[in-house]
Order: sequence, then C-alpha cells, then structure tokens
Amino acid sequence: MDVRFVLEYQPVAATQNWHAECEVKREKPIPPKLHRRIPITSWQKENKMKFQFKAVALLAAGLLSANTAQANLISDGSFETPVVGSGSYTLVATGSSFGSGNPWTVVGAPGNVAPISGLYTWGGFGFPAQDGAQWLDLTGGTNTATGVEQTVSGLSAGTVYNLSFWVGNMVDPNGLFGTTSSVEVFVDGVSQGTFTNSGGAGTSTLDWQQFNLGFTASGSTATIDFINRDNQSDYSNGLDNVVLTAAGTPPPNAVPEPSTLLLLGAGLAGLGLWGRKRMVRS
Ligand SMILES: [Ca+2]
Ligand SMILES: [Ca+2]
Repeated sequence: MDVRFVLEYQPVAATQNWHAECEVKREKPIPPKLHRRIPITSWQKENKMKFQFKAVALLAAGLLSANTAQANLISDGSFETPVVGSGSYTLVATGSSFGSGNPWTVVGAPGNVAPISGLYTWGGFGFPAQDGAQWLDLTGGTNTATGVEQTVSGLSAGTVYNLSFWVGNMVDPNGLFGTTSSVEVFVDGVSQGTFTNSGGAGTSTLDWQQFNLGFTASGSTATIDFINRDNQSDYSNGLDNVVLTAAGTPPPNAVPEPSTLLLLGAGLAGLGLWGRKRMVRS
C-alpha cells in the first residue's frame, strides 16, 4: 500500500502556541485519530526570541564581512598596469609614475623599477606573478635603493590599518639573482622595518612570501613606500599584491568566502524560518 506522509502548516488561533500549527498526518485517507501534534519542549519556547534575534545578527554580520573584505585602499597593488608584453618588462625611472587610478611614483635613489610579466624567464629561471599577470621588480635595471610610493586617502585618524604585501625571491648563489630579497617599508616617512624573503632554495622559480604590518593613521592620508634593499649585484626583488585595509577585516589572501557564505547562509536560513512562522501565525 502506498502510504505517504506530508508535513503541513495550518493557520491557528493567535492564542495558540506558535509551534502547534505543525502537524503530521496521512495524506489519504485522513483518519482523524491519526492526527498528532509534535511535542514542543520548554527550551524551544524560551529560546524563540533569542533565535529570531540571532538570525538577524548573523545576516548583518555576513553582509558586513562580505563588504569589507574587498576594501583595498591601495590602487593597482598588483602592478597590472601598464600592461607589458608577454614575457617582457618595462623600466620606470625615479620621479616618474605608473599604474591605474591613484598611480605609483618611483622614489628613492636615482634608478628605475620594472613592472614585469609573470611569463618572463631568463637562463632557465621562471618568474611567475604572485597575483594576476604581472609583478614589480624593485631592482629594475639599476639595482639601486629605488622603490615605489603611493599616497592613500580616505583614512580615519586614529584607526589601525593592516598593510599586506608579498616579496618575491630567487635563490641563485652563483648567478645574477642573489639569495635573498629585502624590502624596507615606510609609512609617512617612518620606517616600519625591512622584510626579507630567503625562501626558494632548490628551485628555479620565484618564491613568494607574504608579510603584514599594522599602523595607526595620523590623518586622512598615508604615504606608503617600498624600497629595494638588495645589494647591487642582486638583479631580482619582487613585490606584488599590496593590500591596505582597516584592521579587523579578513586577511586579503585568506579566501574568506566559505566562512562568510556559511554565516550569510545561516542568517538567511534563520530569517526564512522566522518569516515562515510569522506568516503561519498571522
Ligand atoms: Ca600582480
Ligand atoms: Ca634578490
């Protein structure tokens, strides 16, 4: 015999318990004696309001997290413009600017830096970008203490910001590319430290390492510098994927989507249940 069960919601009087509308019954035939109510625990009654509030809070948190995850205050932190030829690079001299939106300016010792294709190879060594198709070689063609600067606006004085960036290193003890890559970072002219990547031994591919630092904004703008600190016999010092965000937002490369979506999903699911219960009651 084909006996099917259906879960059914029916309107109930306002004075009735909000759980009580949910009934399970046989679809056909419908012997009244088989109707039964699902027992409701006192815990569920007490936590009804808590659950509704939590659903709204989760939804708000999910939306907030999704928005702030994208707020990189640096313009073209991935050095994707100007677009250089595939496998090639271009040199930009001290005092000149490049990039899209709010451009980078080449600063420091007279010399140059090189926006470079991730497909560039030399002598059997490969130089893939950490992010996108290009990166920036701070040694350029001069290997001087030259670098790039960008002044970011829209900051809030007293707020802590997180600066994330990746340094690329090639280990080539007997060749042109040295063994380490060091970048000194300045915020408003004050050194925040020198960050060194020594990784990549045993490979002929550029090794990328992420660094993070925090600083408190002193006003609505901040001038950020990245300066080459490799010696002049070292022909490679990579910089890519520079991200500046207000502290407390997810790390730029942590792929926050799954947890964010989970949170958002939980909030939506909660709201859906809440809305359905409200609709049934009215
Ligand atoms: Ca890039
Ligand atoms: Ca180097």
